[in-house]
Order: sequence, then structure tokens, then C-alpha cells
Amino acid sequence: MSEASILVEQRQGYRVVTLNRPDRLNAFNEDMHRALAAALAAAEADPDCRALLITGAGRAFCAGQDLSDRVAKPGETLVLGETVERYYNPLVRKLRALPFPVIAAVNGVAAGAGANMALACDIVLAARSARFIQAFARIGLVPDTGGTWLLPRLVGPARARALCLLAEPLAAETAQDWGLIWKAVDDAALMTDAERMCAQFAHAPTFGLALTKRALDAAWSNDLDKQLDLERDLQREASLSPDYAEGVRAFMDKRPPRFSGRGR
Ligand code: T3D
Repeated sequence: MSEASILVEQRQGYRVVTLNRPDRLNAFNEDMHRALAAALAAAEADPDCRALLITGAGRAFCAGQDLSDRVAKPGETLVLGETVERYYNPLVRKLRALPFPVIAAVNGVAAGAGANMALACDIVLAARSARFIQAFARIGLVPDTGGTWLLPRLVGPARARALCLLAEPLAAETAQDWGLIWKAVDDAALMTDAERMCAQFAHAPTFGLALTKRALDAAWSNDLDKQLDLERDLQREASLSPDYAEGVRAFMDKRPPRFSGRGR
């Protein structure tokens, strides 16, 4: 029997999802897409899951689409819009909408949709040896998986254009300096740092963090006026959560808060 393309580990308050096709640098095939979608849905349905960590098995994070599934037979033309609609777009939408923080621990090369999946996560930690490659231009494709939306917003239009048009590898430390990712860390420290972050989120006011994700995502398209209205509405929702009352009480009592993560 072939090995599972996705491994899921349940930890105390969070889950670790490992992309597990190391001989193909964890490139996406249909099986891995389905397994990842199921893993994300299961994490979302679990009220005890308060953070998610995504990483790759072996020396890579993810090399994007498995190109061995995209070799056209003589006379055949492969048309790709449907696969983007069926797999890559729902993946990005789900990552952004999950009601808890999603951390990408980029352990090695992240190329094509693999790079942009990482960038769609809430926090990206990368091993110093990792590289990010908008590999699409090398094979005549357009950056997808949210790349054309995320990149200019993260690093500005000039750098986004060069990354997409040149498809050159970007080292993790440069990615950090440019604001593409949160941090580049020593290779040996990557998983412990990422796990420590998840353990912290496992005790965080998760509902408030989910509202924060919503506010930050909406800010890309709102004007200031609309965003102020949204902040007012979300603050109202946050204040109804038991974690807000607990946070204030704990502050006044000079003790660490005990957050339930729940909304009401
Ligand atoms: O549905 C749709 O198709 C639309 C959506 C598209 C989304 C996309 O992601 S399109 C972009 C697809 N990805 C790429 O173009 C990246 C292809 N890979 C590479 O450019 C390089 O492998 C890397 C830069 C990522 C790493 O280079 P390197 O030198 O470290 O490793 P390597 O020797 O190239 O790869 C190691 C093995 O992994 C090798 O197999 P082998 O020779 O040992 O049997 C290689 O063929 C395999 N591999 C790497 N990437 C892929 C792959 N096999 C299939 N698909 C891949 N994407």
C-alpha cells in the first residue's frame, strides 16, 4: 500500500499536517489535494484545535503541482482553469478562513503553488536554507494559488513583478528582509520554534484571533471608513466572548489568563 500523502498529528490544542510525497518534493497530485482538504476540514470541525502547523516531509516544503500529471500526449492540449478552481482556489480560501492561526514551517524549497500556499498561511517561518520560487514562468504558466494577489501586497509591486517574471529563487533570509515571511530561523530550530508558537496559540483567545484574521483580510479591500465600521462590529463580537472578560480579570488579578478560545 502506498504511504499517505498527508500525515496528521494531533497535539495538545493544535494539529501538525505534513505534506508527505518527499520523492516528488511534496508536489500536489489529486490524492494529496483531497487529503489536505479533508485534513483542513477535520481541523476546523475540532473545537479543541486552536492552531495548525503545515510543513513538508524530507528536504522540501512543496514543489507545487506534480508535473508528471501534466505531460500532454501528442495532439492533446491540457486546459488548467478547472483544476485551479477545483483544488488550488478552495485551498487558499480555506487557509484564510480557518478560525485559528495557520503556521507554515517551510523546511526547504517552496515552488509554484507550494510557495503561494505557504504565503497564504497566517505566519510563515522558514528554515534559513529554504527558498521561495515563483516557478510558473519557467513552464509558461501564470502564478496562481493567490500569488498575484499576495505578492504585491507583501513585498510591493516592483519585487512582486521581478519574482513572478524572473522565477528566481528567493532565499529565506531575503524573504524575511522583504517582509514576505515572518522569520527565517536556523534549520535545526525550525520545528521547535513552530511548535512553540502553536503551543502558545493553543492557549490563546482563539475567537478573538479569528476575528482579527477577518479584519486584516477585509482591510485589503476596505477604505478606512469601512474598516473602522468593521473594527467596531468585530470588537463588539470579541467583547461578548468569555475570553475578553477573563483577559481583563487576569490582568487585574496579576495572573496568567486561562482562555477557553470560545466565542460565547
Ligand atoms: O493544475 C494545474 O496544473 C495548475 C496549477 C499549477 C500550480 C503550480 O504549482 S505550477 C508550478 C509547478 N512546479 C514547478 O514548476 C516546480 C518544478 N520543480 C522544480 O523546479 C525543482 O524541482 C525545484 C526548484 C522545486 C527543486 O529543484 P532541485 O534541484 O532541488 O530538485 P530536483 O532534482 O529538480 O527535484 C527532485 C525530484 O523531485 C526530481 O525527481 P527525480 O529526478 O529525483 O526522480 C524531480 O523531478 C521531482 N520534482 C520536483 N518538483 C516536481 C517534481 N516532480 C513532479 N512535479 C514537480 N513539481
